Amino acid sequence: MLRKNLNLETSIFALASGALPSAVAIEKISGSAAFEIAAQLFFPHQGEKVRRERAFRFGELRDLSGQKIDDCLMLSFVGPHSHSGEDSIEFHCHGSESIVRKLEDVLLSLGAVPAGRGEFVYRAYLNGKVTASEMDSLGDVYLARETADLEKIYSRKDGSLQKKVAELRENLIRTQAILDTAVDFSEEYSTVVSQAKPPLIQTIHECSEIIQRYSVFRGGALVPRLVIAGRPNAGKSSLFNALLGRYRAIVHEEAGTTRDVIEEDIEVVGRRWKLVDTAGFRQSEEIREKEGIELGENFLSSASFWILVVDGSLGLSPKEEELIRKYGDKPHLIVWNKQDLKEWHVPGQQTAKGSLIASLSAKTGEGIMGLWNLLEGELARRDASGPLPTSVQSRRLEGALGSMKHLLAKLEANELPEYLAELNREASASLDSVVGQIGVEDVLDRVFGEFCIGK
Ligand SMILES: Nc1nc2c(ncn2[C@@H]2O[C@H](COP(=O)(O)OP(=O)(O)OP(=O)(O)O)[C@@H](O)[C@H]2O)c(=O)[nH]1
Ligand SMILES: [Mg+2]
Repeated sequence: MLRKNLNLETSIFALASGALPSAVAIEKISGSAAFEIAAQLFFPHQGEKVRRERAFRFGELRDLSGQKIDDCLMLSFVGPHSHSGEDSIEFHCHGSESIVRKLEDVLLSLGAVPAGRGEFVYRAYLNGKVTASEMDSLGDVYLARETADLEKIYSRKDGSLQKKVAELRENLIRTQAILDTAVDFSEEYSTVVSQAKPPLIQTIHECSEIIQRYSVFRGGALVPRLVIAGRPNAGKSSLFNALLGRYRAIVHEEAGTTRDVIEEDIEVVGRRWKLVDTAGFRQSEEIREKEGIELGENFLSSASFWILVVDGSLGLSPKEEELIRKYGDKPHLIVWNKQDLKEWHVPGQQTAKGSLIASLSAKTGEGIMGLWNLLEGELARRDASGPLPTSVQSRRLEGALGSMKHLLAKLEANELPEYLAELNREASASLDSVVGQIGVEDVLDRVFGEFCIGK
């Protein structure tokens, strides 16, 4: 909805809960006529009438002919003590499509109008309930799919982005000093100017990284793969099930049980990973089996982290040594499985240097916690660290990046130092703006374009 179409005199309504059918549907009404409207369709069971008061009441929803729509709970808020700052009502009814449609028909005929995206929040902003910057952050809260991202959003107030931007500003202060000096020493200016390049390139690089972090967050990064590989019968599927916490992949004493690739989501230190079980590596003549094995190897090449499962009662085979040689550069660890067996022997020197090893029994569960701890440590190190800017800050960073790239191009073209010094000042100013005040104009497109209807 466009801002110019907003009429703040009207009372608005929207379904604030998720897709129907659902256990409960929450219909929100906000505006000066909210109580008047509610009084015509909600009848508390205690026989009282709806009054303009902060309350919650159980009662019956009826259409204008007096026909029952549903039994429901009504929550009422008196402005300014409500989310939007206006008089507001919430009907919590059964999440049925027919109930919600009927209720909304009645609301329409009583003069309320359907809310647009973000309209409740915008009214809250106008009533001083939220700031523009809080609306910007709220948009990210809705986008967050991973716990780790949520933590980054909530820790934005800790000033880490401000600190990072201040560091980048320091770099530009250095380049400014270099360029200003070049202005004074016009004969050797090209040598002086070349000294400005490294700090500028460094700043460009770091600035791009922060922008990239936000775009990955918004776009939803590809979920990294944690691939379990090894020989047939080593216990890969048993480990897969143990890490997943449920019996998902078939486990059997017969080698060659897993023929296809099985993937499931797991969460490790707040990040989603795809846990992948593969067919055991072996020579095979059978076409279907061969395809399964090849597929497993393809997954291994695309893995962000992999686990080699070794049957600890048999030790490393040439095929496993080959896997370590081939994929050992990729982050991995070796699970020395079947610790419960008599024949099990401690992993020896034959395992590749530098590989982390976890001894365990996927069958009894012994050692699984130790593996979790190892994995958490290893995978957390791989999480993109650093502050997450808001959408507005990210847009401003893009502006600053543009100015810095322009400066670099002019620097490489040996433009006059006076001109370069001026461009550097502009780049500094645009970097300064990144952590500046966020105004409502900065976030309106986002609120009206991205927020859910009902928010
Ligand atoms: N004693 C013991 N047996 C295990 C252990 N882990 C797995 N097994 C057994 O080893 C056999 C093979 O286990 P799976 O998990 O199916 O092995 P896999 O590596 O997935 O085998 P494929 O899918 O055939 O490649 C089953 O009989 C399991 O019960 C363990 O820690 N101890
Ligand atoms: Mg298997």
